[in-house]
Amino acid sequence: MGTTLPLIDAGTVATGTVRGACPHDCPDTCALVTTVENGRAVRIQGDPEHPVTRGFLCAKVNRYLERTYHHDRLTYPMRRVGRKGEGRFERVSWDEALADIARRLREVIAGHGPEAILPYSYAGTMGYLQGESMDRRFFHTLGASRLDRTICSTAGSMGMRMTVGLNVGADTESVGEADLVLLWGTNTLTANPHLWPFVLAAREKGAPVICIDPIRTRTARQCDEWIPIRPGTDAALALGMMHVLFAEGLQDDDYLARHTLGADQLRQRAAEWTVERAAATTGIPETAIRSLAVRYGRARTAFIRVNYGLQRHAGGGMAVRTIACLPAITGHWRRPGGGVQLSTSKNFAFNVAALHRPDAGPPARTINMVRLGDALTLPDAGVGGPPVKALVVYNSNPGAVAPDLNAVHRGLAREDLFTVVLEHFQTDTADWADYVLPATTQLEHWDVHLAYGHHYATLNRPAIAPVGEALPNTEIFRRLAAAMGLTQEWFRDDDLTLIRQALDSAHPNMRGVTFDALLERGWVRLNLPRPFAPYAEGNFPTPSGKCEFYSERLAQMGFDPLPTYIPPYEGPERDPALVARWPLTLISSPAHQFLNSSFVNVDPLRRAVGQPECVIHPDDAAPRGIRTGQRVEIRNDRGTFTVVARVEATVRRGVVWAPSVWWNKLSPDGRNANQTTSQRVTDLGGGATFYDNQVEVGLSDE
Ligand SMILES: Nc1nc2c(c(=O)[nH]1)N[C@H]1C(S)=C(S)[C@@H](COP(=O)(O)OP(=O)(O)OC[C@H]3O[C@@H](n4cnc5c(=O)[nH]c(N)nc54)[C@H](O)[C@@H]3O)O[C@H]1N2
Ligand SMILES: Nc1nc2c(c(=O)[nH]1)N[C@H]1C(S)=C(S)[C@@H](COP(=O)(O)OP(=O)(O)OC[C@H]3O[C@@H](n4cnc5c(=O)[nH]c(N)nc54)[C@H](O)[C@@H]3O)O[C@H]1N2
Ligand code: SF4
Ligand SMILES: [Mo]
Repeated sequence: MGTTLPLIDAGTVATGTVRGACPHDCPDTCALVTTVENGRAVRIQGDPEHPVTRGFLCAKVNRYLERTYHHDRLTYPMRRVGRKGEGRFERVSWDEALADIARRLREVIAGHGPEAILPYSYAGTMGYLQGESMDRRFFHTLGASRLDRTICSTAGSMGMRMTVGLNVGADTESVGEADLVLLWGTNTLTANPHLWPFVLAAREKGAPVICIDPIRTRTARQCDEWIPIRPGTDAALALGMMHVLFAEGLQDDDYLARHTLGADQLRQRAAEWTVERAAATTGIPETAIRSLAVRYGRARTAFIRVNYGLQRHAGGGMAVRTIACLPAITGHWRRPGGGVQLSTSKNFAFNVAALHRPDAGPPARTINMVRLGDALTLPDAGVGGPPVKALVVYNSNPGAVAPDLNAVHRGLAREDLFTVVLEHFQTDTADWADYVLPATTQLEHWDVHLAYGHHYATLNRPAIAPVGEALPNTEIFRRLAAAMGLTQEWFRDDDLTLIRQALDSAHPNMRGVTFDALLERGWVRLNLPRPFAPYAEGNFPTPSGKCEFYSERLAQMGFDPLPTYIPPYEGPERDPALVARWPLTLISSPAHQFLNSSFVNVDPLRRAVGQPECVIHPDDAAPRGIRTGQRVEIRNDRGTFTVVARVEATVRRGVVWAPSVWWNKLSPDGRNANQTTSQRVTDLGGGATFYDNQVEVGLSDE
């Protein structure tokens, strides 16, 4: 294994084991070991030596070989022959496809300028090479519109940044030391399963584990307590907790004095948030809020796991910011395992600028990916400048995952929009393409990865030759650049050179994270102390060097400089008329066996999920005459989709859960939950508000 293998490109090992990294958008970034026999991958496992992977993979990636060798894998380039969206294509050669795509893109530039080209990508792979290297160089060189990649995490990231300075929090590997665990707006067993053993270690030593979620998820079922909060009101709960902490004298005065900014103002703000007020806002009984706050205040090392589900509401950024203030009030940051964790990603410092080359071309306008529907349907793309005339999609499936799908589909259906999709499969998005180009999977290409749930950098080596004529994204963009006559030297770097450039970082955390070390072991821990307690001695990377309860930066951006509650867009505080018409809140968080829209087409996983369904509380089902097993229609002003009802008190009253993200074309009615979600963005970071979504549910006549 490791150093004995030659460094030639994909498909190197006829027989043996190959180390890799799970490419998916998941905090765990598992270290993979793939067994290859005669050039074919026959087994995939989690690396037993990796301290976080611990030898196991999730339900989805255990099926990664089935996904890679799937009978529906795209294996050659295709050109549309039918009408837009009809899904009829013919096989073409790579040379023909690239020459024609280059010609069409040049026409768009000549007619409308380079900003009429919009790249659209997200974290289908989180690898630096296949996710953000040659592609960025290509679009930057052209001067294409830039994409603000907001669909998932920007609200919470900004909330952390404005409070503790960077999106850096408690270390996963110390969670076993915690004496209280709050799983706050996160479905750990589904979305972040490799955190669970650390939670169990804490529990074995006596730490209660509490889940704060409107849904009694499979995670909540395993916890000691489930607190079913009204969606979008977490900041109010945190403020109510602060009220109790200060009133009961449970704060850490020394930590407050030495390491925080604005403690007096925060205390005044918390005074306004009586437990009665917090209870009325959150729908959580006063006794439960008081009890939670007192236990939190008496704990010495409470660990709060917030994840991105929490922040998909109007006030998502402020909610994360408000929660992130708690451990600085109680001084829990002092001890390893204490504090808040949203992400660990900002401890990594790969040389992103070297990969992206943001200076490669002229400056260009930026389009928020959450507003793809508007970008494709408004004459100035919704932001000023030319209409979008060409769309290049890779590492994402916006035809299924983007909000307000009716608008997105109207845009994709435009005859004058030239669409290219780089994919593994004929997805809902690929159906609208003019060209579909086959891309390699993680078993077929090189890459290098950070993690957002631990502190190990991971290398991915190709284990098998590309399936069919598939090419890595890097190579597709290299060839496309050549077809467009772009000859800049940055298009000449091969994938191994790109890895070396990514690792060329002077940041102290990256010391020891070298290509040789990665080749040897597969993964390398960042150069961080062990145990790692980032703010034990303060040293917050904020402008003041303190945890900023008071944020001058937020004040300058026009926000309340103190933690505050921002109600949902679609809630009684801001829009009572809307709530009267659409009284139920739809949460369309992922099904256990799907990863956003990935794996929906892997038969055993789709069978395990069953059919598109929704869980509705008996008290909401009864007046609507809904019983388990009946087909219901979920609708609002933006759209409708139909599912089968499951009546259960495992959701809060007023909340409906539709496990997602189904492919439209694999759903019985050809539609999914994003028919109903909106393009509105969060307070901070311009993030998506998927769960800030009011609907009605009624028996379907279909
Ligand atoms: N199996 C699987 N794993 C995944 C993914 C997947 O699709 N499938 N997706 C990956 C990605 S891209 C991401 S971003 C992460 C997301 O990881 P999580 O953030 O854990 O995922 P979600 O399921 O979106 O949301 C978590 C929980 O938040 C709850 N929630 C919704 N609104 C609120 C609220 O207002 N307050 C509170 N307290 N809770 C609320 C939901 O009911 C849900 O149970 O997971 C990653 N891991
Ligand atoms: N209603 C609702 N909508 C949601 C969510 C939700 O919870 N509810 N979750 C949201 C969240 S958190 C996120 S992060 C987004 C995620 O949305 P997306 O970024 O679209 O993620 P996926 O649905 O996993 O689709 C990724 C696609 O990339 C392709 N892909 C993977 N690797 C490669 C590669 O190397 N090359 C190429 N060319 N393609 C590749 C896969 O085949 C797959 O079709 O969805 C969001 N949408
Ligand atoms: S748990 Fe996450 S990182 Fe690990 S194999 Fe599954 S999707 Fe990949
Ligand atoms: Mo995400």
